[in-house]
Amino acid sequence: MVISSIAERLVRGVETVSDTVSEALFEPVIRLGVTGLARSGKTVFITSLVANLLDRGRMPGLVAAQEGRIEAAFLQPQPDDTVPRFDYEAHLAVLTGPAPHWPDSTRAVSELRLSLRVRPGGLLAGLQGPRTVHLDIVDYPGEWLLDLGLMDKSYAEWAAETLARLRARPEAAEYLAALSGTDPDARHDEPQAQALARGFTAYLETARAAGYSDCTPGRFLLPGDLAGSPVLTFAPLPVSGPSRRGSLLREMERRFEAYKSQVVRPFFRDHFARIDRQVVLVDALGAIHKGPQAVEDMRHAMADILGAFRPGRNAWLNRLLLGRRVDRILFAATKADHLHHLQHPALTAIIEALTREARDRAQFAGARTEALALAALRVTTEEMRAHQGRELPCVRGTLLEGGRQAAFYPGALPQDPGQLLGPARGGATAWLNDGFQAMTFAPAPMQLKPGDGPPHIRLDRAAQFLIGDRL
Ligand SMILES: Nc1nc2c(ncn2[C@@H]2O[C@H](COP(=O)(O)OP(=O)(O)OP(=O)(O)O)[C@@H](O)[C@H]2O)c(=O)[nH]1
Ligand SMILES: [Mg+2]
Repeated sequence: MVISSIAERLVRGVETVSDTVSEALFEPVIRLGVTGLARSGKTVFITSLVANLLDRGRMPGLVAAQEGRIEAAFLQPQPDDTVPRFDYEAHLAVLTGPAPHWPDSTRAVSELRLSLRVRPGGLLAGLQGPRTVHLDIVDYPGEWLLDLGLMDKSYAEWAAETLARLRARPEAAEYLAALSGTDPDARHDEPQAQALARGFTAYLETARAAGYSDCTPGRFLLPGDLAGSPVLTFAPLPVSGPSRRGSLLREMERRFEAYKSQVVRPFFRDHFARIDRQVVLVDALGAIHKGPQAVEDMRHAMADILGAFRPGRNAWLNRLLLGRRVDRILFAATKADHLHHLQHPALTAIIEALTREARDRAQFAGARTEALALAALRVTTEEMRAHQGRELPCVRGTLLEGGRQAAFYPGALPQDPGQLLGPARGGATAWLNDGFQAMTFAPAPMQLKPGDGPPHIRLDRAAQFLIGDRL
């Protein structure tokens, strides 16, 4: 443990030095992390951001583009040979092809390098030639950040905390029943270990569906290519003393440590620790539609996710970061094209309030933060429609189900976000008024003018906040 962290520190030290040298002498690299919970809009965001940085006709809010200082933008092989490449071309093709549709779910880390040749602005304008800035975009599931809390825990501590939580939840009854017939000191028996792990995973799935956000270990719910492997075949057992050799308990301890060192640690070391700028995508409209409990759960999950960006919170992470940190974090409510722009300020206020606690902490730690409502791919148009003597601000698009064109008014969002978050915090199970409808629109076939990227809402503002100062 000690040896590996010293070695890690040395490697990180060398990396940091070489990063700084190459940054000063050669070409600066910005590593942009894109995260969010499942279905929050990460893949669509990255695809549209890259397309709109390659063709900048719709990016007036990105100052360097507006000033015409970006001379060229091109995709390059990424620097990390072992990370899957973000499949930009395939995602763009499904979104903008002749029969457009939404991309499939992606459940792992991926990366893409976009390089920009930029002429300096301001005082340096006439003095320096163009330089190349590399933007490395890293897509990773927000759920993985939740595992940070495991790193400073032993198996016994983790198991005790987890079991205490399970005992208070009806969703865990089945797992706890299976546990009551289990002797942790008995000889390790693989079918029994697997049955326990399956039972525990089933509990995590039910708990997540019921709206709990503390469903860790995160990879149990998003196993990817680790499904069925021993690092995911453990479960919490009651621990009353040191484990015996060859016992079930000893094997569970071993696998828990393997999960930490072979799943959690590499993610934080190889991906998280190297990020400079971060965008956290939030499907706030989806949560509001599901009701107060989903909103409250999302608020908790955001606070947990953002805890990872607060240096000092976790001793293990501090050692890994070596003083490095993310210096800008953007919180973006996605899919804002579900709303007429008259309702966007209300959505922005909600995302601000939803992440306020977490933002205050990050601010405290010196990172700049901003919250905004955006649509990475705008698939609707706006119109006002008369309804019972009132003009309702609607959006029109192609419905995902049935493919029909329809105009749609989702319902009122309160001007004061407290009206949503208050009941959610107080444990309400339904909104007092008519609630908020959600509608899924399909991407529409589009014809892009040369030089224009796909249509969006405020993607340029997001880009300016995230990278504009470095261009
Ligand atoms: N109208 C609209 N819908 C969007 C937008 N972005 C995402 N969506 C919807 O949200 C869904 C999820 O988007 P993805 O980009 O695949 O989300 P993700 O975070 O990559 O999801 P996972 O890979 O499953 O974690 C899409 O299938 C769309 O239905 C947008 O800008 N506008
Ligand atoms: Mg995805």
